[in-house]
Amino acid sequence: MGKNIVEKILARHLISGNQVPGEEIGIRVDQTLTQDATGTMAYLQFEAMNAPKVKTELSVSYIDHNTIQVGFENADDHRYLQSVAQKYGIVLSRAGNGICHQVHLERFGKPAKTLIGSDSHTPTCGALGMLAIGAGGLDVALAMAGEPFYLLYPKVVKINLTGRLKPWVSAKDVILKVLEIFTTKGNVGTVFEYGGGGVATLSVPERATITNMGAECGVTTSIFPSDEMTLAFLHSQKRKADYAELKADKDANYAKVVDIDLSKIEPLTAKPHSPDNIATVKSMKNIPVNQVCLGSCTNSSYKDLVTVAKILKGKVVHPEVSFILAPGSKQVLENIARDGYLTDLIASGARLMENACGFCIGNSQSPQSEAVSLRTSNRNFLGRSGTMDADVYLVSPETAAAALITGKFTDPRDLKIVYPKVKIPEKFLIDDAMIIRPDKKKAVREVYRGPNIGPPPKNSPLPEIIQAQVTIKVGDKITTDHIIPAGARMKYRSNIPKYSEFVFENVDASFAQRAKTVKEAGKFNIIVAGLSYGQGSSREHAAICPMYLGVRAVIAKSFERIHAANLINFGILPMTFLSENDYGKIEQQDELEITDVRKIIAAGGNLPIRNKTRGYSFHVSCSLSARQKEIILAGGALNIRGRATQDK
Ligand code: MIC
Ligand code: SF4
Repeated sequence: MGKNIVEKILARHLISGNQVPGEEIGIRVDQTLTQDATGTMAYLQFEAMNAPKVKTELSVSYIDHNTIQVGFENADDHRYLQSVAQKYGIVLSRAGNGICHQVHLERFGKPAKTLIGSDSHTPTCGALGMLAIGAGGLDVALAMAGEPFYLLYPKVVKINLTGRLKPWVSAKDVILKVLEIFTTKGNVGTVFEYGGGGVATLSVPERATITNMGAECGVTTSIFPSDEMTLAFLHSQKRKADYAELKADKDANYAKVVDIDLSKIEPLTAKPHSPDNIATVKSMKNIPVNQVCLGSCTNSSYKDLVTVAKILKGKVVHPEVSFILAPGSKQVLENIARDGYLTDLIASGARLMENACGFCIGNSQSPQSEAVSLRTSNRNFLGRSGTMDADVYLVSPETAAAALITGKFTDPRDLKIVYPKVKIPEKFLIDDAMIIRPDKKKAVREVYRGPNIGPPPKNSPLPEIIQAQVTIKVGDKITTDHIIPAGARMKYRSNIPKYSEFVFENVDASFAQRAKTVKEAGKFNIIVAGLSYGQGSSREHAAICPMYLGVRAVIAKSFERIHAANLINFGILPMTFLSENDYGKIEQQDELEITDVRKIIAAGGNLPIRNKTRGYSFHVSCSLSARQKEIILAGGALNIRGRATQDK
């Protein structure tokens, strides 16, 4: 029987396990990427593994998230990252070079290879026919040390694209359509493989917008074939030699096929406060807009920015709208500058930001109170922009441009102007001057550590009895932005005791203090949650910081993939209610008791939990592979790896 693309790549990289959906497999990792906000912890963990050098074909460390540098913390972290990269053979992309996913797509991604990155939008490189998966920093550190990456063998869903996009409709609208169909929950363990005649009409940066935001559906990754478009893109990047054709066999099998006719898609938006809250732009007509942000790793390619420049040419943005522009990479910025479009954008009133995550992660450009902010980024979770009462809508660059002109939500087709044609350069202006490659001849320098950097904390082995309190009960779709905010707090990523003070800050600001009190009383904390707990980012701080505060288990209706893996890596039990009715019975502050925990975890099977406050028992499941059981019993992956390396 024929194979799909995912099966082909996995077969070539399989190290352990069977190619059966739902079974745990280990795969060989060709490339890794990290960014600074998750990277400091990942490299501290890598250092703790005592590996002399990275063992991958390529590992790149990007500095793109924490580039605001208010206070010494960010700059110290940058120096740490630069020195650790030099010591262990890692390529460094300096602050100013661009957002990891955009730069990796341009300069490093390769068809048919595997990439594991400590950022949830790592699947962006799926646009090149690469199997690119987001993971927690510890899993990336293990991959750099030469360990396989473990995942559940995925179920592959084919998204069959037909037709061609109409003018004013673009790749962002395609992925918003996908989000409307699949939503942000219930897609764990799935890969979206794009195919069909419509694929050939989409360039690699357009495909990248689609694979990037597949992360919002919670899939393991998304992937496109590697074809003539891929070759043209690699050629434009002077990387023709990296091309490899990769196509699904004609008789390939899929768990499901979903058809999308590109010609039927309309301009769409994701309304507050979830990327799957989809509506047509037309239905939002005339809502006044205060801010428009163009950029992020989703929509900041040459084509995206030039389209907006052409729409705005000769006009000044509406007086009520603040226009934030953050190019995705230095390459994009240099090319729009060379071709004159930067001048047009500035003349129209663009406020030019650094080529970095910036507004997207909420560490700058927070909108005004009760603002309506239109953004081309990928997440509009409550409070992520830094303004709790702002309404953030996700839109295409075309819809963003229309609002810049009219000052209100406008279907770009109603501008009644000719849709601008953008000529993509056959060869981009390429300058890798901001990329530092490890110099083999240079003596290994000492690693720099500023006062903001502390060692990664470890958990204790799993006890036999857990006496705990439900320190917080939350609802469905709790994101990692709810669990541990980024934005202004992100500068403490390397300082766990400090960062932990902000766990659940935007949900219940007294959580951290309550959890500390419970911990000091010698008990554990338990989090109770609804469906799809841990959506969004890969930040393992959403596990490390709760662990630091004494959280030993999360009982939820369901978990998202990366977060569940992070909980296990740090020795926190991800437990699922056997009966969802039990979620309704349990209350915050209830005292729970779980006995024979080690025994039951080791043997497998459901765990009984006694609710001592209300006098009843209920069952949870905690399905773990043999590898995960070992990690949980040891109190986290660092305990095992640490032991293994000391034994050598
Ligand atoms: C995000 O978009 O939420 C981030 C910031 O890029 C995160 C990583 C992080 O929290 O550092 C992600 O997507 O994984
Ligand atoms: Fe950066 Fe935003 Fe992309 Fe995350 S989603 S990597 S914060 S640009």
